[in-house]
Amino acid sequence: MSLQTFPTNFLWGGATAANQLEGAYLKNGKGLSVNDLLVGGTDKRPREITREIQADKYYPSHQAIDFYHHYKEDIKLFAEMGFKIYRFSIAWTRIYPHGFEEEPNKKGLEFYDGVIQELKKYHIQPLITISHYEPPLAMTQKFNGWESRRAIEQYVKFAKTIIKRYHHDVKYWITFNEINILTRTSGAYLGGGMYVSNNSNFDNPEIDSEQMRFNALHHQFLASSLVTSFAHQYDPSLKMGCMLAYHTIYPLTSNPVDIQYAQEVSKISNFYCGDVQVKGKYPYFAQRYWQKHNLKLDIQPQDAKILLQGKVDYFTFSYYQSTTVTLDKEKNTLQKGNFISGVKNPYLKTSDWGWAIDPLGLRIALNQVFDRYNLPIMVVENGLGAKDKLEFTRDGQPYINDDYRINYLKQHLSAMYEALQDGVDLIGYTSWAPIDLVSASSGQMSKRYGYIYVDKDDYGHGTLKRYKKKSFYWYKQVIQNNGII
Ligand code: BGP
Repeated sequence: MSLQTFPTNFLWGGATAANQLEGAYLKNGKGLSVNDLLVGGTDKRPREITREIQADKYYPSHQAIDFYHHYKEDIKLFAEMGFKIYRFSIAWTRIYPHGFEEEPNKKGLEFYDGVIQELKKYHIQPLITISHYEPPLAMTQKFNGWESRRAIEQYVKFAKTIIKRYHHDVKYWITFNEINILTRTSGAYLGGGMYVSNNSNFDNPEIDSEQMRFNALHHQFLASSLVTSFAHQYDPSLKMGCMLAYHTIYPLTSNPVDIQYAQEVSKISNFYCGDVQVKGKYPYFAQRYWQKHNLKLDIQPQDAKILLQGKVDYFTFSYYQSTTVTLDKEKNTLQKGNFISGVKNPYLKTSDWGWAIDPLGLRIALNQVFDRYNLPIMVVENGLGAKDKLEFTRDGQPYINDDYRINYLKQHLSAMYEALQDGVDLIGYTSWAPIDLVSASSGQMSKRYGYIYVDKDDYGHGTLKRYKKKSFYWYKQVIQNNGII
């Protein structure tokens, strides 16, 4: 194959989230986030939510990979790969430990000053996710997180603090990670910081409250819009983006009922949020969905104007897999996925964690999004969660041969290249995650995504030493060539 070259100035990089890599969960005044109460699980045993920290349980976020104390070393490695951009999130509870404080925690801000300083040193552009699955626990205890309109004020205060402090160095912002997780049963706790009845399992559709989720989503839309319009006024050079977990949705059969069903799933899962954040109003199909599902949203008279004033400048999404659906109960064999389940697609292989591998689905997704919104796009998460093996040569040199990851990424980059040829305005790619970290869905370390291996297991043991994988050198080459061979 010849070189598939990407546009000049294409933003190559990687993406992480504070709760999955920083650790230091109480350091320098940090408060507890809902994520700090999530026990480690496996692909078969869902993570447990505890109401307080229990001494006999293992909470992966507490130490994670201790980026807090390793960030200089890690950023140096990102620089060695040639990163142009690094997407990371700011832990809300480092800045406002309970959410309600009037003044931010200086020490928390100083940590991110250090991170940004370090990135600048290597000319890596920061991309900040304001909220990535870690609302303050105190807000959950006081008013059940995003179920309450009161969350908006707290979020806006937090976002303004960091925008004012970092706008000179940070051009690209994302208001919420995978905001559409609230359209899915697993979203209530992680995305909304909400307890649904006495749930202790964060992904249990049986104890779901759709009413709660969609209302919380409305509050997040308002919060996102308020912050977006603030940022535009404060510094017109800032680019504010939305971020969704995008799943290309396929019908399993050509039966029109399946086609229509796939379209319905896609509307809510993929377009409901994007339409509000890009177009500034709810889509035409929202009303009927609310009625059918008996949802009564807390929409107040001023809300329409707020949504209209805070439209985003660019569109971002995570893409790991496609999802296939059918109404045919007989063919309904469940297939797991990134917070959404479907049925097995006979044409696709799956990852070790059962997620369908579908590079062409990414090209389709990019075309669907661009066709609908006509905005610049960044793919801000994509990667393969797999089990890696750290081995040593006879003379004691460490190596990790992750050809399967290279293969996965190569195919997805190739799909992006094709989308660019199709005419899609794709401006950047931050793969998930450049360094091994805690899995959001399972809490495992063994579900590894990185170009950099971190010596730590699922139970908290390990030296935390970093090793370069084979994919490290491969990605470095990709960035150097500005494309793939
Ligand atoms: C996305 C999240 C990330 C990340 C990724 C991989 O949904 O935004 O936080 O974790 O998925 O998922 P997992 O860690 O569950 O394998």
